[in-house]
Amino acid sequence: MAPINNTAAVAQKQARELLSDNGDWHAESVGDDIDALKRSIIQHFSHTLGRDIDNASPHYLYSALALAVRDRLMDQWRTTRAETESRDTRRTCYMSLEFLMGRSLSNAVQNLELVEPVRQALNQLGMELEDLESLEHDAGLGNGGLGRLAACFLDSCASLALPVTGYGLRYRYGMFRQEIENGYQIEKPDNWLRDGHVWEIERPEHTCVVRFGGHVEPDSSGASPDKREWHTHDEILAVPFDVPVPGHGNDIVNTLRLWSASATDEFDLSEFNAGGYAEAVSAKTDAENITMVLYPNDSSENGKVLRLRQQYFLVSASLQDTIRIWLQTNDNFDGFADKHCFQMNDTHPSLAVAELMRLLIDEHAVAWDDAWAIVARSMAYTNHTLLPEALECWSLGMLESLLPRPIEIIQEINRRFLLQVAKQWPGDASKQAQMSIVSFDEHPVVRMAHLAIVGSFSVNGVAQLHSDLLQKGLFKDFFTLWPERFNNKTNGVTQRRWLAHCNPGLRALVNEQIGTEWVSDLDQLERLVPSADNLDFQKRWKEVKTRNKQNLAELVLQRTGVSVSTDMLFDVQVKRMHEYKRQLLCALHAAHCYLQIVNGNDEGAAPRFILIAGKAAPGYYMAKAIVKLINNVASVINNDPRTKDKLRLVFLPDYNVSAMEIIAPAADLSEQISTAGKEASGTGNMKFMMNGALTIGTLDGANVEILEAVGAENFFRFGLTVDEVEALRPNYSPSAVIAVESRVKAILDAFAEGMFDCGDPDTIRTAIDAASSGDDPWMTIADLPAYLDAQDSVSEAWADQQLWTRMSILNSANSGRFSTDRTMRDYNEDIWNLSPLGTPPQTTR
Ligand code: 26W
Repeated sequence: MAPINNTAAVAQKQARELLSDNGDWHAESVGDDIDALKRSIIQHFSHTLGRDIDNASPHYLYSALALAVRDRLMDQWRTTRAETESRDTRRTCYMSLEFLMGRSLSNAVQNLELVEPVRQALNQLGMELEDLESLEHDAGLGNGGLGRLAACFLDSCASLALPVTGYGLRYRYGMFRQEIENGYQIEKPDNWLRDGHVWEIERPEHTCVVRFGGHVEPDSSGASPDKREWHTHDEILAVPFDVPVPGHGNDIVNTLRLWSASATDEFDLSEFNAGGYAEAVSAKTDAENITMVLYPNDSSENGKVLRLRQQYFLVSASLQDTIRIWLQTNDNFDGFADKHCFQMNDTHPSLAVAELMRLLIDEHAVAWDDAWAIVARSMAYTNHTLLPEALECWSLGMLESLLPRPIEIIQEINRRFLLQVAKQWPGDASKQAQMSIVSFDEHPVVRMAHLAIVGSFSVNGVAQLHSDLLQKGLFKDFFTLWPERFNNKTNGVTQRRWLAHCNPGLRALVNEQIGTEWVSDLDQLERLVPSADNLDFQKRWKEVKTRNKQNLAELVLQRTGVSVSTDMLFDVQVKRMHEYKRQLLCALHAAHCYLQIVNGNDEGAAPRFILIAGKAAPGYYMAKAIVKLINNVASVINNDPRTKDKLRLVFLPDYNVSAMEIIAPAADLSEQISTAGKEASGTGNMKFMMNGALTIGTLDGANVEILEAVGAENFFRFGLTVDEVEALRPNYSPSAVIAVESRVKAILDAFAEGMFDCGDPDTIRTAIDAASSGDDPWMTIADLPAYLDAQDSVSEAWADQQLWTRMSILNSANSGRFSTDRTMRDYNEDIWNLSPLGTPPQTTR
């Protein structure tokens, strides 16, 4: 062995010298100058990818560029990883079933501050950066708000040099592609890995084993009284794929580690011998199914066993990984809780509470009380929704058969927890029933939110209003028991993607006016306030907006065949399709505008282009009916010559991150019109504000804070408040509204008369009847008159373009608070307590 070891040592020494960033070799291979970049691109194209320069397909040119850029992340990635994994660093593991990353190339080029040299290198090779960027397939490993938030968090953590690792799943199929046929949504698979994915590095050396099924027996080793033996049925490999997360201009590259499921290599020999070779091999697909597809539901939990397997697979692999790294430099778990925080993105990864207990007790012989002390000091839970149908409850029976050992642990956690409840509320058995992790029903379920709260030292909502509602409502009893655990962390978005990258025109204008500091300190935008009244600045601001509207108009024309003028007010509602978000309200207003035009009553109405986009969960009938309704109204409006230059309505198919990068910079008006109390925060609202759109909105989620930041005079507020919604609900009567509101009656009559049926009266009737019922939980008709009034105020404001532009500038200028840099600082100060990488460690909590 000795000679090999010697050789290895010599090789290591040489490699280290070559990799050190002073050497010629280094400058030659990963230099930032134009020539080095050109060489790298050509080298990857011809050698790594083995392509022929003479008939270059654009896709491989994109890959060659991406590989060249990736090379320039590698050294920093290695250094960041070493420091993050060192025994002195306290780190956070951000666990999420969704990371909606979108494209990576543009983000990496920007954060490495290589935009200019890369652009020039490509120009010299006869290519345009934007053309190649647009060839990248979105990484759509998320549904909507929660998944995109996780991606913005990662960008800000890296930019703030916080040691945070994202842990998620590498789904083979991400969020489905949406096509519209005859007005109906059709789902098509999103095979995002088909052309390869250059942003991931497979690390089979860190593969872990995740177990399912089987039964539990007492421990025979005597290592610890709490230890049990789980004789499992299935063993599945979790193979990590690492994706780099570059910080902005700070030489930090954090990691997003995505697990892919794979069968163990061992075949079932008995099957094999019985002639079942093919059956034994096909068991492989069963295992690989776990990470095959992202569940496309973003608000209702449907209790499918595959989804539960995904959740356990993620947390088990991620916790094993964390423990493996810890044991590289430690030989026991003293101090583990001081060095780790596990942030659970909603309850989806909440089995982590039980799994960390299991790993510590069963695999590492830690006693129950010591293990619980670690778990309860390191887990933190973020809630993202108040909707009861979205609160995860798994059937106890399903958990018992799939995860017999974790469920034993959950039962024991619950037994101990209920003793605490009994002590706090002596003699009140109903409290125990309400708060119990395992429900007292005939068919018991495990309430994942209760497990998450009991196991965490921190529980937060995602906007002030939402956090208040959690404390006053959904989690009231838990708040009474443990008020110190509860806190608010208002969401944000990263300005690197959602302003600097997606709106180059505005970036240049803002840079000229106030410099570039806002890219890493968004509060700097406030320095635009004095320019809001400057006529020359207003003119240039408006020119930028018009160019952005032109870009969006091209996308709309290409996807829908509808052309729109940039002189129109671009009125935009984009987000997942859901009744509580009330896309229906927006469609009813479009119908109202149409009727006004047809009846010659449209004086004073702004010429409008109303754009709606968003995916409906495939099983959500009503959301799909609303898509159809919008498309019907659109086709009536767009095909009537009387609406020319006055009104257009479009449902843009296949809304995703990359589409939003074109939409947000072009919007004049941002529709944030959910029923008060239902939208936890919203983050699209922040992207629009940052890009200078005005908001028409209810007092819901983060709209409340947006209004506060920009001032009521620069915001079109309407509708019932949370308290008013709840007060009205018992006596709610849409017909009483219709009786006194002729505008509402006219709209509903037009629908009833079949004006928008387009051959499918049933679907339209379903949607309209639901809204016309006193039981409509979303109270659409209750808010409709106020909404129509607010839209009239919008038209009035639009008529004074100078005033509008001023308000637009002020919206952008006051959006500093909605940077995820602020959000991450808040998490870090109150929950994580991490020292930024490259600074001496602070004393731990
Ligand atoms: C189990 C099915 C399921 C899947 C996803 C239930 C619930 C979800 C998410 C919690 C839904 C979601 O994305 N929530 C959104 O989170 C955003 C980020 O915090 C908020 O801005 C949105 O208001 C909230 O709807």
